[in-house]
Amino acid sequence: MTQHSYLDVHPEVAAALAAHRPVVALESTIISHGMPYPQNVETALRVEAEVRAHGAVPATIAIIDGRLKAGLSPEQIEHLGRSGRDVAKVSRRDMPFTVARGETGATTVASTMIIAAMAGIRVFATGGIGGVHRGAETSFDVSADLQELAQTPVAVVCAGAKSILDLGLTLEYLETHGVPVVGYQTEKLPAFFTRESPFNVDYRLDAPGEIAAVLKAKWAMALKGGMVIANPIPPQYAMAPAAIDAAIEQALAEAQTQGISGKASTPFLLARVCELTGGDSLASNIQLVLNNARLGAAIAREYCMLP
Ligand code: PSU
Ligand code: MN
Repeated sequence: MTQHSYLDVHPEVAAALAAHRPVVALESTIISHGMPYPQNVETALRVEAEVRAHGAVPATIAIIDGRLKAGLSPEQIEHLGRSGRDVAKVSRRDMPFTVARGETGATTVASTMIIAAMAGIRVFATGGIGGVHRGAETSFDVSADLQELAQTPVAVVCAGAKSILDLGLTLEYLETHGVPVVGYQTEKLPAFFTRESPFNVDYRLDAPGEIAAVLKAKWAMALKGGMVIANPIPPQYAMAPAAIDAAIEQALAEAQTQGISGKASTPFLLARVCELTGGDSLASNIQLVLNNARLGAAIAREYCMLP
């Protein structure tokens, strides 16, 4: 048995990879735990369509009945979205259990990167990554996404990270582990719902081709790990910092009183922020994911064109 004995690459994805055509990986925790039904399913299908419209093949990743899947059917996406938080959130730690038990699980950024790398996919688009949580100096809550970025060769296009996290500590952690944070057409680290945070990115790059060239150089030198490509939310969909900050502060306070910790923390905070800001944050969330799908497709296309 090899690692590939556990992996099913969707025929369309396999054909694209064999022909060196662009493929963009997409995660499934954003579907089950990141947005409410039915907007989660609608968004997942729209994101796939957006990747296609920009010249790449989408590969939504999950574990279905114990099989690692690179590329899902619309029915499988519907099932994950409808099940919501009833479906397990699977990160690196959880993968062998989900597989050995033949269960279904939604993959986080970390586990999506692992499965994408197994399939030979180099570019992955999502909403936001996990990071160092506020108060991590006592809770030790640091997302496994950051360690994955340090070791698995996949570029993650995101809108930065939500300020449910400590953005400064997240950047320090990534620096320690040699993970570059690239700002697409910006010097500032975007904070998901807003285009800017008080922090600078490591490198600003303005064209998808420049990003592809840096990825190529990194991996050609056998430097392990991935890269964060931080793509600010389009200005017309950005939220007022005061509104979003108030919702985040309240969600954090509630998590504290209710004693929410560990892998339940991020889904709890995401759902509360969504509820507290009503439809506004969801509409912004959907638009930033579509925006990342477009940039992911453009980077994947450029990467395939490199010699
Ligand atoms: N941040 C978001 N939306 C998300 C997530 C994070 O803005 O959907 C999800 C991603 O799947 C990410 C995971 O990989 O939460 C991180 O969870 P944890 O902090 O438990 O590692
Ligand atoms: Mn955590």
